[in-house]
Amino acid sequence: MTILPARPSQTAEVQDKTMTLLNVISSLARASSAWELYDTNRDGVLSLEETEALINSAEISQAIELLTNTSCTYYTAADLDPYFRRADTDNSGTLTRTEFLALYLAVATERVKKNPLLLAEALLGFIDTDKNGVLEGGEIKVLLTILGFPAILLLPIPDFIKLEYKAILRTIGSMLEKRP
Ligand SMILES: [Ca+2]
Ligand SMILES: [Ca+2]
Repeated sequence: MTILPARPSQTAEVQDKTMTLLNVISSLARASSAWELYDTNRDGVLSLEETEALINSAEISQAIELLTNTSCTYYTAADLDPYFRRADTDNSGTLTRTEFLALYLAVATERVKKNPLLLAEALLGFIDTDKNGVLEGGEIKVLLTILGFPAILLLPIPDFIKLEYKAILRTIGSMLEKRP
């Protein structure tokens, strides 16, 4: 059975591979729809082996390429194991949909280490539905933590205040630049 990934030929003219909000949304949607196919024993969660198959699937590979603007490499179970453990927050040995999303974002983010702020900004823009550039501090921290930002950098962000997150991202960006 050969299933060719649905090449976005209809979007060829807008094949601007830069990270955009649209890319992030479309990547998350693809990841979500690919899920069912790769839960091969249909128990509603993903084992490490199923995660390996899903992460390396055409759907996700394409989404990660779109998301990170880098070409794809194969992730072995051994490559994925540390991500898997970190994402398996209830230590069940399997990943729920939400846990998989954390793994997926962590893997994708690993590939955009050079500019994780771009992804952070895209994701924060995703939940900033009225696009006023303002979010609660707690939401920002959760997202940045998922993206693997060091907690120490997030401490100065208060949970309870509405924040202009773009200014925070700029601040964190300059802190990251100063790190070796
Ligand atoms: Ca399963
Ligand atoms: Ca779990």
